[in-house]
Amino acid sequence: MKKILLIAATLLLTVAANARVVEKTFTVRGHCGMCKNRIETAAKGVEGVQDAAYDLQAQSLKLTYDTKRTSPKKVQKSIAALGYDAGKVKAPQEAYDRLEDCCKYREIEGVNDHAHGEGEGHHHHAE
Ligand SMILES: [Cu+2]
Repeated sequence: MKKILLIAATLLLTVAANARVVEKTFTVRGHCGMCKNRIETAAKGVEGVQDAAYDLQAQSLKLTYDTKRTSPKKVQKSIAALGYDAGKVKAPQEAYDRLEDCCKYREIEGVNDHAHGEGEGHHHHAE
């Protein structure tokens, strides 16, 4: 019994000693306030992340996380799953396609290729 307690105590101490909270900033391609919210929420939803602050102008996310519990790569993956390129992780096309129109950062040049014929007032009639 004593031995078990000792082992348990040692484990706890080891965990505490190894917990390391650091900051890391990486690029995330967001577009508006809604993007900022979604990016921060996704980052904070990852276990081990203590804080996430997105700077829209700088296109960068400052992450505060526990190095023992998560990694920037993991966080980047969960942000990319929403459709936003994060760090070196590219968002999958289908996730990107689900973004609101105002959030689409990839189609700055030549958007009008897909003719969906929906006509929701996006047409530019040159007069
Ligand atoms: Cu947006």
